[in-house]
Amino acid sequence: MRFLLVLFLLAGGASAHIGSPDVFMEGPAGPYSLFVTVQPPSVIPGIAQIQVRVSAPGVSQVAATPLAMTGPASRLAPIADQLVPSKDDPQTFNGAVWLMQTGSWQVRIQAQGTQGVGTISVPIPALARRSLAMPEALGALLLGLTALLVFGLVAITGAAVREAQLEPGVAPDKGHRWRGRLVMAGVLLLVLGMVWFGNSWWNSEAQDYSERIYKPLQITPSLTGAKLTLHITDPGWLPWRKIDDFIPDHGHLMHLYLIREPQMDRIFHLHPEMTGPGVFALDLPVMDAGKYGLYADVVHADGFPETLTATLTIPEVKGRALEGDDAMATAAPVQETGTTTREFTLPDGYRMRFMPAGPLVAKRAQLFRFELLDPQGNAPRDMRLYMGMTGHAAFVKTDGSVFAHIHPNGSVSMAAVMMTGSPHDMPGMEAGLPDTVQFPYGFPSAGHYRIFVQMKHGDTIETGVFDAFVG
Ligand SMILES: [Cu+2]
Repeated sequence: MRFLLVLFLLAGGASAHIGSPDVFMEGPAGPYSLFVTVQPPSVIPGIAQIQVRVSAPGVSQVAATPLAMTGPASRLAPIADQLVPSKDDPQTFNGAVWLMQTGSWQVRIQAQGTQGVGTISVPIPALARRSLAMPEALGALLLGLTALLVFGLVAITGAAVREAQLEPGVAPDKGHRWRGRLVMAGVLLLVLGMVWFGNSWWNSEAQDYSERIYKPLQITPSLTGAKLTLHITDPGWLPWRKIDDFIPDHGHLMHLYLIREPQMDRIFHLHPEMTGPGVFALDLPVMDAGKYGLYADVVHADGFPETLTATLTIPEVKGRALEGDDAMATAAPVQETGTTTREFTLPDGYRMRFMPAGPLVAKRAQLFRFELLDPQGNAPRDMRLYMGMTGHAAFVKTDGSVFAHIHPNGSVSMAAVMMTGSPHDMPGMEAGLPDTVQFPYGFPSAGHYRIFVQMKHGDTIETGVFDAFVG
């Protein structure tokens, strides 16, 4: 009677990250600067919770509209839902919108105030993430109640056939008793048949649900000499998902992080090229031996982002030198000391500083600020954009359950932001770039994290490594 084990279908967002479903985005909506947090729904169709923080007073109304990212539905906007200003903080607005289907979505935020109207669109990948089993005690209770019902029905029909037509006090004769037994056997068979039918119906529903639960594309890495090949396969999810429809996200079809486990003391950020449908390849640079966790970020043609993961044991590689957008860092093994490191010294004498705005806490949208200083302690004058942005960060939980690749505009993929037509953080001018970068993000859970931050000055890509303890 497995049908009693009720499955709750849960859904979530942001597959472009591992274990970090909430979506964070900071950016301009016309004249206003907004920090948007979206908690994707627990079921599809389901309700996404939205919080919008406006950086300055003057905004009186904020509304949110969910829209498909591509296709005909992307042009049919439903009526916007008004967000409600928070009682504690009039610059914070809260609300919710419905996401009706699995796939690539955007939530359009419209802010209205003293300087007119501005909009910004937040890409949201809507997907079912997992199913939960019913608690065992509840299952046992329902199983017991079902048995009681079956027994009761059989006993009642038996008694009715045996005794209903007799005067009170008259004992049933042999014929009545036999007819009662026959009917009880028949009813028992009938009821067991119904239970069996219910069980198969339930299992087929559960099967349907489980097929809609998100399964990321899989990668199988293989190494020949210094050449790394990644084969992508589809474990089956949505029939229309492809393994070769990727679009460039900040200049590359794939962003591959390799992090040595479990010390997290080596990190590489590399960019394999697609050499065939679903096949990526890359010549590895000089690498120390070890077991590496692979995190490959890709974005599909409809703006749907995915992070594909694998692990690979790599012998010492006497490969090429780093070039182009390649970057790596060497750090001390991760320390789970319950403290947060504030400064990281880079190989060329530069230093990177971590300047959190407050205590690090789980499930709160925060701005994570980092600063780069030259060996004399001054702001470098030759700051550059690294792959179109002032910085890139990876937030990785030391137990491997969280990996989030974050940019100054948030956790959203740049390729998806560009599809929404929203203004995006890609200034054409590099002169006078700041030596600081800030990332909007929220830790999904408490624990120890390592944060890898990349900024560029001159031709040097610097990778700072910080340990963060989240309470
Ligand atoms: Cu990046």
